[in-house]
Amino acid sequence: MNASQNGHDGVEPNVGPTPEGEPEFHPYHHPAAGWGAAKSVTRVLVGEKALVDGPRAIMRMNHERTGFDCPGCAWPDDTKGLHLDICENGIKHVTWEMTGKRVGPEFFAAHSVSELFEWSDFDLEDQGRLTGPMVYDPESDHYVPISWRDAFELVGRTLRELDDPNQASFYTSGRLGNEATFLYQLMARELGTNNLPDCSNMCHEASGRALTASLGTGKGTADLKDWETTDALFIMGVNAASNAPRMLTALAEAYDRGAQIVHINPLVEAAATRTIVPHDFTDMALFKSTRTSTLNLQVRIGGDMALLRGMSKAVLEQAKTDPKALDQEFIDRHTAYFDDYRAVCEATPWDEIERQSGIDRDGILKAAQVYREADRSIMSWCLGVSQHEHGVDTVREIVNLLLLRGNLGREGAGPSPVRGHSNVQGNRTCGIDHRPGEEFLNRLGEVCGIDPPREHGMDTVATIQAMRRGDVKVFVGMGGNFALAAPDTPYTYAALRTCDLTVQVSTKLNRSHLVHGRRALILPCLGRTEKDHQRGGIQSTSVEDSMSMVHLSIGMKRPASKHLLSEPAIIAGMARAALPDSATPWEWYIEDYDRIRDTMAQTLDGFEDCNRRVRLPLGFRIKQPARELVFLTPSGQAEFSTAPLPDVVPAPGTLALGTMRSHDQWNTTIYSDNDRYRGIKNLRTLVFMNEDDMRERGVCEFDPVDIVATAKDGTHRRLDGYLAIPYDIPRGCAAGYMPEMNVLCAIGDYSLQSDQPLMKHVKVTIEAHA
Ligand SMILES: Nc1nc2c(c(=O)[nH]1)N[C@H]1C(S)=C(S)[C@@H](COP(=O)(O)OP(=O)(O)OC[C@H]3O[C@@H](n4cnc5c(=O)[nH]c(N)nc54)[C@H](O)[C@@H]3O)O[C@H]1N2
Ligand SMILES: Nc1nc2c(c(=O)[nH]1)N[C@H]1C(S)=C(S)[C@@H](COP(=O)(O)OP(=O)(O)OC[C@H]3O[C@@H](n4cnc5c(=O)[nH]c(N)nc54)[C@H](O)[C@@H]3O)O[C@H]1N2
Ligand SMILES: [Mo]
Repeated sequence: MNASQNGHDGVEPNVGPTPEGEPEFHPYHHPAAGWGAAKSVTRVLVGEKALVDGPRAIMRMNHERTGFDCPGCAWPDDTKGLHLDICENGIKHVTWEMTGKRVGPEFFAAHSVSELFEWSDFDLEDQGRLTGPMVYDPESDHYVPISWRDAFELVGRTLRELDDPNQASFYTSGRLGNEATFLYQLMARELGTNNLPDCSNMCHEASGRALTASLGTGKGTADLKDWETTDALFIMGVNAASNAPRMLTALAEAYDRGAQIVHINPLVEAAATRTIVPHDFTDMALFKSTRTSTLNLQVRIGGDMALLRGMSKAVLEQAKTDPKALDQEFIDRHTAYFDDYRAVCEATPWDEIERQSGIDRDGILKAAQVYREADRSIMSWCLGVSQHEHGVDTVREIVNLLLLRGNLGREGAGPSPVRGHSNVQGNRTCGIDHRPGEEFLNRLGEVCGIDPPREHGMDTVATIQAMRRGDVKVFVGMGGNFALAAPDTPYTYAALRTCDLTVQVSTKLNRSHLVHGRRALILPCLGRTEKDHQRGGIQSTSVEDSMSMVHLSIGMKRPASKHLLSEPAIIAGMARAALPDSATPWEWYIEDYDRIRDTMAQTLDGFEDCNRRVRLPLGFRIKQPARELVFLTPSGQAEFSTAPLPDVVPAPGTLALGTMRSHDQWNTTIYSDNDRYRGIKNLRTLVFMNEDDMRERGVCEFDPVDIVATAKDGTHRRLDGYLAIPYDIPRGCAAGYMPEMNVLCAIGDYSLQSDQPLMKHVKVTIEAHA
């Protein structure tokens, strides 16, 4: 029986490696980064047999013009060129791609899909890089080699035979470079669909929608220079030491400069304590650490909006006696609906604010005072803010607070979301959007000579539901690991298995290759570190960081196999096979990516003259009108919002569970089952709980517990036997790791504001293991 086809309803995720020893928990009291990080890097370099290439590549990472962009996160590159601009997790990420291990045809001949399905996700990726295209053979239940030509023809034929192009869906994970991205959306739209789900649908969709509603454009306005000059930084819902480690440098520099740094997070993460600046060798040698925080507020899960509202209320109260608390001139000139917002703040009672935020009035007033006394403030956030039912309202509340003191469009100020994948923001800029604007479609149609569909497409959740119903028959995953990253694991598995054809463009073997449609392809591609040879010579791709800087990334390593194709080439191959009569010069584009960029320059806002500008030393910054105080909103002003506070307090006996990453993982890629900064060794199947909540349930450290989630529709999902860890987290809150905990996230539980799956506020009961 083929395990990948048998439904496998009781999916028990088996994600991490076989533990090297007994689980351990020793609360971490050291600074972030420093020698612990250096040790961990060495382990990875040795493990991946990359001791020679690894260090050489690392020296070229994030180097202007000559290097490749670190695929580890979307934090911008150092502009001063003073530092070796790297971090522990970036190095791990790059080394993972550059591994000396290979998974070729012999591997697939030796292991059936059913057998591989039983392996852990760690073991799957640990096999190394994919070397050539493979197709699923149902007779033998093995993947077998296929030529690129036949693979493209299989994709092309299946797409051509669909009754309706909307029966296909094209997923993007945020690694894809801008040029490939542009071709990918062009292919989908030329075929006739806007079904372009992406990882943003699970990540920062709320941020984009909120910023668009408030400011007219969906991106942050602050850049690294602003971070370097601000007086106060508010860091919300991000585990920076693990997920954006280069931010540590910015925090340490800010502290040394005397700036205030307020962390808002249910957990006191390592970045909210001290750091040894990872690339400052003097600091490393002397074990010298710098503080990275001046105030920590342990907000209740989901309580950020209440806290922000409280801060606004405090600022407005202060303004009654001290008019300088507000920037009234800015408010009058640049904003709309201020009176409504003031009324809402006044009408929200303090006790409600305290109850919902989980922070007492004193704590809120302290944060408000920091904000009021700072000339310039930046507010930064990530998933702890966005992955909620009210993610849009919360990000809009961040903007509300910033507007009160004119913290927009001037140096050292503004909203500054921390994006996830290294090019997730570029994907959106270059057209990955299931709800594209009319203006963009018109331009695309005009420049590329196609008639793009106008009907909105499907996002991630809608795609999964449509696959399950049989309405989407072809799924193409351009990178990523859809099966494991998406919510409701058994449901998503069943959905993928209902497809006629699943196609995964990947660098490494992962779960999404083993949870597949009736027919399935694995199309292996070049990684970002590798040389991309085309007719016109070595090609570079461009990427955009969290702060809207676009720059080139050039691979330097010999490809992992001579049978790999670049992502643009794979897209062009599929497009030509699916659209044999297409007038788009697919093959011509691939010869020289400058040609793709020329078309992008004509189509995309902010990409004018991009071939020249992308070659400038630091690349170029995409125009962000809100930064220039130009607001493309209905009122033409920055708009205050007046949403009511949501009720986020868990019902008696229940907890709000947040799913998050460990230090040693990259989304679905697991490096080890340690979580150094949270003091965990050899354990992933755990749940962090408040000690009082544990006591109330008669649960002690390392006791197995059963976690039962109740979905909006009343259905239940469970994980049994997870080990309880007493942790400094507010009462009523619990936390554990994705992707294991996706089993608990119901497919129907997505935000009505952003359509994002609710990954940070799962309603659960936790009891001692039955
Ligand atoms: N090394 C490494 N780097 C990465 C990634 C990775 O997996 N590994 N992933 C990348 C991607 S795609 C993304 S999107 C980012 C993710 O970066 P993060 O947003 O840091 O990701 P999470 O691990 O989900 O951590 C969520 C943080 O929010 C906090 N939190 C949970 N609920 C709440 C809440 O209600 N309010 C507040 N204020 N905080 C809350 C948690 O305690 C935790 O600190 O990182 C990117 N960078
Ligand atoms: N419960 C829960 N679930 C979550 C989240 C959460 O916080 N909680 N976070 C969500 C978020 S923010 C995100 S962004 C998604 C992530 O979702 P995805 O982006 O879909 O997943 P990744 O784990 O980043 O993808 C890893 C795979 O990408 C492939 N890959 C790596 N490099 C390349 C490359 O250069 N090219 C190509 N083609 N493939 C490559 C490798 O094969 C690897 O196995 O997960 C979401 N899921
Ligand atoms: Mo993400």
